[in-house]
Amino acid sequence: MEQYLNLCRYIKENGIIKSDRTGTGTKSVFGYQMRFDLSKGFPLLTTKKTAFRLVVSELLWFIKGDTNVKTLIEANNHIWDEWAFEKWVKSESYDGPDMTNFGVRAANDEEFKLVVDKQMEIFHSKIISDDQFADEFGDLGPVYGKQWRSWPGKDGETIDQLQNLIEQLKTNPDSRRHIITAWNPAEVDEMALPPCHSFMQFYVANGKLSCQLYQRSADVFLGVPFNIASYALFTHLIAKECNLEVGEFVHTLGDAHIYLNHMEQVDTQLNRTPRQLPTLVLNSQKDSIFEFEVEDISIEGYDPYPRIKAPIAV
Ligand code: DHF
Ligand code: TMP
Repeated sequence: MEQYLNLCRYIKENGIIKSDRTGTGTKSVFGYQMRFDLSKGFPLLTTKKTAFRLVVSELLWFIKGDTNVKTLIEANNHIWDEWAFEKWVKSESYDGPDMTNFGVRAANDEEFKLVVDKQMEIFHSKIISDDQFADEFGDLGPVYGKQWRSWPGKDGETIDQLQNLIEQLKTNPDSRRHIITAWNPAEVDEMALPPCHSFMQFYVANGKLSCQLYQRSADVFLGVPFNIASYALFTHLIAKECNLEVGEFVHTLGDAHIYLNHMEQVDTQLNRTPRQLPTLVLNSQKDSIFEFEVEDISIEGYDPYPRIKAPIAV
């Protein structure tokens, strides 16, 4: 994973300080590419403990076409909470303490963070116990799962991009049209967050499946380690279903940034020497990507340095 550390070093050395939507501030570069040979180990960061369990439940949530955080919260995965929570606290139904700009305020004010945590707890319990509340405030809008599995087409038809991709990989591997896009301009405004990992292409050569992702916006400390692991896993699952070996994951970044309040955490990582990559273990009884559950996917030989905490920009 020297590649990831090189990206961090590159941004530190060449990045431009830039303001951003969240009001946090970033150091950023535009356009960067990394390549991971998936046959040489599974690319899960070893320079900080990265929660693979969360990568798995998020990816299966996309694959199932789900867009409601209720499923993630039930799986004890909280990586999308803030973007559903934001919808609730901005709505008429919310009558708790003022949550304007809760993300930036919580990152800078310990006391206020406790107030947010309390409201977040209330949000969780409502999502779990009240179906109507979950339908209304748990849904992130037409995000990844919806676009991957039921992109709205002509005359009310929907397009299952993932099913089509698999079919084409099996019957027409040489095609140069193995694409899934989550960037739907007609629906971007309805999404809690417009897709960051927005466009992917697959490629078959010498019996190996490769994947390239275009990520328009990349939070290098928090998001990118998840994104690398998620697309590596996705490539493995599709390869298994299509009877192919795994090739490369090519990760192309648009605005690649380190948030200014993640700089120390990045330095901690840069002082660590990467360890051997773990190995992915998939349940050999299952072939179809649509049948996989969390317990069918695990990682072996993962020996990371300890976790490094950082606030997320909302
Ligand atoms: N917004 C921003 N500003 N950056 C992101 O990376 C991001 N990612 C999203 C949604 N919005 C985002 C979805 N993916 C975490 C990782 C990935 C992710 C969202 C959150 C995260 O907080 N990871 C922490 C804690 C994980 C845990 O709960 O244990 C980490 O240390 O990796
Ligand atoms: P933006 O919509 O203003 O670009 O903000 C999105 C932020 O979330 C940005 O910092 C990139 C980050 N992000 C990732 O890095 N990976 C992800 O998978 C997601 C969903 C977001």
